[in-house]
Amino acid sequence: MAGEYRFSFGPWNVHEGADPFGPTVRPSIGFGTKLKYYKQLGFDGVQFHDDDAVPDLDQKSDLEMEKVAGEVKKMLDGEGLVAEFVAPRLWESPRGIDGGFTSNDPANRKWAIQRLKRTAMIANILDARFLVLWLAREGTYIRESKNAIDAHRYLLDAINQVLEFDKRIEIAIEPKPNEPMDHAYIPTIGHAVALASQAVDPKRVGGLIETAHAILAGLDPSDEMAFALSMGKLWSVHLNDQNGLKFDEDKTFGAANLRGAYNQVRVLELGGYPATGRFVGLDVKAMRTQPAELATKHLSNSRTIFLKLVEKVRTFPKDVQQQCIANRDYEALEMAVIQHLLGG
Ligand code: GLO
Ligand code: MG
Repeated sequence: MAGEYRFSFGPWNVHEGADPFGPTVRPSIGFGTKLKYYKQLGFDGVQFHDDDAVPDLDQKSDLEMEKVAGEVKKMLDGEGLVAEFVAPRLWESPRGIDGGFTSNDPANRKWAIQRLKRTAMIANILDARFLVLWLAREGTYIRESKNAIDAHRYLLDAINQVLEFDKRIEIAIEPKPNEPMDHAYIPTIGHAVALASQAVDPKRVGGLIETAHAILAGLDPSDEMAFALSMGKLWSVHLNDQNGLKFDEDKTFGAANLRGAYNQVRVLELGGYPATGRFVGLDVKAMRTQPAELATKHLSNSRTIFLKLVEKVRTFPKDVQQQCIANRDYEALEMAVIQHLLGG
């Protein structure tokens, strides 16, 4: 069963534990060492930010960038790993302070589009099929600071430009309603799919759904995934968990809401996700309290919980479900689900 699903995470998911109120609590681990963790933890796919692959990207020429990316590809091959996607990390640059694509400064907008094209170049070298746009600072702290109508047109323009620049590359938009901004553009998969439909090549624009982001938008992650699956647009997931409306917690998958996690797995099963060959990404973070030598458990635990839930979905008694539905006895169906999750 584990063989049917392929799992991925990003190097940022093994981290030093800094938060807005305190410094790091664990030592940094080099990229090469992190790559060694993947197979040990049961993962085959590496998710990249552009500057995870090529540090100090803005200071490098195209030639230098291609050289470094080529070395990273060799490292991946050496470990038997594949690159799932590359995401432009605009939000850490001074030029991205007020968003890149939607900045009020045309020079910053130009930089962001250029960087997106370079991300596509890196993706080609790493043999990653798509880019991910998490639109971190593409939004506002106060509404009056931007023209939101123009901002959405700028986003479409950036997407179109990279689609024209690279006729092979695909783009998955990762919606999130807030954080770091008060309000982020493209807060849900519905917005992402609508934007995709307006692109010059709509079939090359899809989505990546993160559990926590859907919850922060007040939506059910499994229904968001179902919507994307129904449109053929679920190109990756960032499974994790979120305990209500607070900061983006990136908790271990299933740790806050096991029933919600079960329903996400159920939808992936109903949608035939494993047959698509797409990865199950786990965008989870270790708690800050976790000692350094134990700070990868959130990844292996999330994967284990996912696989246990696949088993639960597959063994749920279908006859009971049909009978309950036929009788419109959803109380009985609810009890059957809970009993099944409780193991008896
Ligand atoms: C943050 C996002 C972030 C992205 C990653 C890939 O809230 O979930 O982790 O998934 O940067 O673009
Ligand atoms: Mg994410």
